[in-house]
Amino acid sequence: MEDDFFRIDLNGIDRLDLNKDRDFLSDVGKRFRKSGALWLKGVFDRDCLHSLIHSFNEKYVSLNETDHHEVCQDVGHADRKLYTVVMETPFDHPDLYASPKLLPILQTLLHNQLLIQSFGIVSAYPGSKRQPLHVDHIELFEEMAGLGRMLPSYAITVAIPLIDFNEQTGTTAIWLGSHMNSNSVPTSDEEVTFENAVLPSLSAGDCMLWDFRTWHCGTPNLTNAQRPLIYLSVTRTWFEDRCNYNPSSGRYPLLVTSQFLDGVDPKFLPLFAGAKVSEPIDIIRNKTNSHLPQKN
Ligand SMILES: O=C(O)CCC(=O)C(=O)O
Repeated sequence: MEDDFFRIDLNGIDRLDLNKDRDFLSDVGKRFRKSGALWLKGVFDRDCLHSLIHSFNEKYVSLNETDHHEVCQDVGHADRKLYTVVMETPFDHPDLYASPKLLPILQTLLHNQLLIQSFGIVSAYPGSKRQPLHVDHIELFEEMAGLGRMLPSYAITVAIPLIDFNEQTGTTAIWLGSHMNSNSVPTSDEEVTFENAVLPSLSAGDCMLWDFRTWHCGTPNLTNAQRPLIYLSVTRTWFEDRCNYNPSSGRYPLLVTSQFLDGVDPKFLPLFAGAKVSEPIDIIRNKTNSHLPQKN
């Protein structure tokens, strides 16, 4: 499959409309169904994304899984972390959850039944190694392997880089079409080569969508700086991601402050039906596990 098939340039378009742009959106849907991923160029305002880096560095980078397991987990070899980011200023920008270019695409791909499942940032530390090859969820029905690949999309990851990606920073390698047919995917993690993968050099302002069933992995970060990307997942309303999150252990996928919910345009509130109302991150940060009673 050619890279051009999964790359769509939205520069020069202000918004998409489910009715007026029906033909365009239907073509986008066909491409996503075939490739299991899309690289959308020119969706977000670059300056808006750059302005998030400072808050990310100040409030999240120093968190660790031991002290802040409810908002921080290792997704690599102790060198790549997934932070659940509390939706509050500056992570409350409506473009991040209801972009007039992206939302109609997600509505099309998920048949208009969608909610935000999770919101966070994955950051590859300076010098991080390749991430293990993976999909974002187990088979829905493990006893019927093969059924999963026949189903329409029920869960999509949206990766939104906060910096420009290149060969030095690394990117997310994707095996196009692998949500339906995994023949081109390396059969063991020890033998991963990128021969059959695409390595998109996303710019800040672009995003990449992939189906939860599509094989992918973050590539090494060869620079001296963090490589942060917003990791947003959008799913059918009936789906709950118990694979990556466990609310009974305190790890929720989507944390919002009550102030944030008060400010959301009522027409977008259904997107947050699965959210947990949380304290601001500053309060969470100051409560480490060392405050918990110690076992003798
Ligand atoms: O770091 C990346 O580029 C991708 C991260 C990822 O796929 C994950 O954490 O599931």
